Amino acid sequence: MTKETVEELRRTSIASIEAADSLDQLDSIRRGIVGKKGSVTQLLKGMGSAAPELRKELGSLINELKKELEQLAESRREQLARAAMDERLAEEWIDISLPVGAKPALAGRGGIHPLTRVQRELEHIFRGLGFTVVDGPEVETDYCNFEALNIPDTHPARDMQDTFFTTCGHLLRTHTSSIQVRSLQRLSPPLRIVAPGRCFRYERLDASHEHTFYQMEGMMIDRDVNVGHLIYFMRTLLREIFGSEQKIRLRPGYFPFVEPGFELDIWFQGRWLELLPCGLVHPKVLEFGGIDPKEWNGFAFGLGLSRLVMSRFQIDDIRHLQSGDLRFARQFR
Ligand code: FA5
Repeated sequence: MTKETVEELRRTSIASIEAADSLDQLDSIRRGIVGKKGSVTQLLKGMGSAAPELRKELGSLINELKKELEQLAESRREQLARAAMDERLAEEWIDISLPVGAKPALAGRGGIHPLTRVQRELEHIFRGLGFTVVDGPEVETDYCNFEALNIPDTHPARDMQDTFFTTCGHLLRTHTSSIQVRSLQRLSPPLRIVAPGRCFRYERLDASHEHTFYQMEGMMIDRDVNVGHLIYFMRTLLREIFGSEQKIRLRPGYFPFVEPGFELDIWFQGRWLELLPCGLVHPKVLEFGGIDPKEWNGFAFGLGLSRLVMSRFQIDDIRHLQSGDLRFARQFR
């Protein structure tokens, strides 16, 4: 070993430290030079092969070299770390002008939407009265939405419920009565079902008419069901929901799928609000469902769920319900 050996190692080590272009790479280069098995450490260990008169001088040369290379590696590490930080800052930035502790708009406890709340309450009430909660598709067939409800293609009642049609002839259901048809097809009497769901109509919009709104269908099929049963269930439902007897009126109403048919209105903000059409299921509808109308009969109703929510919470415009306006929704937390 000579001074040249030490000088040669100095040159190659400096070159490789300066060439390192990442922190990881620098770390492994540093270990390869001054680590336990690094080249400088090996040189120190190999001092025995040097001429005895040179040993002292070479020893201090190698120690100095070790210090020098460690310092060089450290300053290269700082350089690389700064460059990495600059790169990160260019990619990610934070708006330090935002006030400390500002909460995002949606922070805080959530709540159940009033529509969902009333729907759940109704489901609970009807389960207690022996009804099953069922569901049906929002995209319906013409058959379930109209035909099997005794509303054939040419029937003027179709004009009252215009809706959105798909290109393959299906439609967005105009009422939950389509679930009556599906339930009659699937279940056998005696049966009691309620079916809450979203409905769609091509509608002139105002404070009580939406294009997308909720109804809840109800149907009971048994032997010897009469209008008295119907009125009993309707009254019970309203009393449970409002917590007291409500001012209502029953007047004749026409729907091709009930006979006789009624409109049940509720007194709301100084006027009658059409809320709960109902009637005894038309024998033709039972026949469409494969049920013998001589043996079975029943009642059905189509509660305007969105409107019930309006009167329950004194909401003056139905359009608030699906506006997505948090100032409205927060009032019901
Ligand atoms: C029907 O939809 C019948 N299927 C109801 C029915 C079922 C009758 C079973 C007999 C037996 P109607 O179109 O009236 O009927 O709607 C029923 C209720 O839904 C209305 O009383 C009203 O409360 C609500 N409703 C109807 N259209 C809208 C609308 N555009 N926006 C909000 N609520 C509506």
